[in-house]
Amino acid sequence: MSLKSFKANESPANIIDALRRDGGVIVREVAQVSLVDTVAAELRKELDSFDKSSDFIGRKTRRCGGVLAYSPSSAKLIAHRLVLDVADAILLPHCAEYQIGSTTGIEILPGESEQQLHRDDSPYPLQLAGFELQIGVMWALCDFTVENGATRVVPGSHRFLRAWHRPDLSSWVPAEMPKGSVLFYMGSTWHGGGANRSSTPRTGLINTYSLGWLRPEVSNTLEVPPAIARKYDERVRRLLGYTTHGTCQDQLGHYRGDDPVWVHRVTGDAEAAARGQVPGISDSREAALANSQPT
Ligand SMILES: O=C(O)CCC(=O)C(=O)O
Repeated sequence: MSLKSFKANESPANIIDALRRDGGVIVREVAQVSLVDTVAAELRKELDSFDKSSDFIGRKTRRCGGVLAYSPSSAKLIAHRLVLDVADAILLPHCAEYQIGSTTGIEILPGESEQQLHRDDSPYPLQLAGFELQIGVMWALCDFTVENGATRVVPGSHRFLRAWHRPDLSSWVPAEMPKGSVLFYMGSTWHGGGANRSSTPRTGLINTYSLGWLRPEVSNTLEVPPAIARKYDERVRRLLGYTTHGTCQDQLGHYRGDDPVWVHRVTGDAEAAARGQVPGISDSREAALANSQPT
């Protein structure tokens, strides 16, 4: 089994079908090279100053998290229309609003060995039949090849039972894709970084999106505090968690006791009602915050 690799003009419906079927899908050359180069340049300082290592991260891999704090251009990838289309289809049937789980620049240096295969949703100790808790989105900030450590994906592994034993993961395939392409995979799909046997780094930006009623992997409102977050548009602020999940008595993440949302809900009252929720109320602090100046 392999991963489908589509051109950028493929219909989102076909991309989503392939993701549902195979647990992962590649869409080639979605982002312009100039944007990808700008994002890579904005991540550079943080990647270069990374000084940790672990069995999971690797010994020759650099990482940087919370990228919206220092990479404004990454917002164009994080809230890319195709990404939102895919996240809407996979996550939105199961939550009122989804959120960023994490945003991470990952640079695999020459000489790095294979990362262990894993599932990103393993922090959540539950499996709910028929739906995913999160998705992963890996942007290729350079060409991803089998030599330089393209992400390894086990097609179909989102259907593996979560048995006590490790499943057979030997059928992984490398997500080879040119710079500017994007790999989508389910939170339940087994995957991991590849070994870099080339002479150049392999750089990517991996973002996860999770159901809004789960605790996100990263505390995004601390990583990207209000003074920075307010520079982004409403969609990005919502993804960062500057909003509530649900409405009225079904609300999660509220602040000071009522509806604190810093951003307007896009979910219409009709949709909320269809989900069994009742419409929310507005808050004057929302406008005050939106108009305040960064400190
Ligand atoms: O770098 C990669 O290709 C994948 C990294 C990854 O899956 C992770 O660290 O969770």
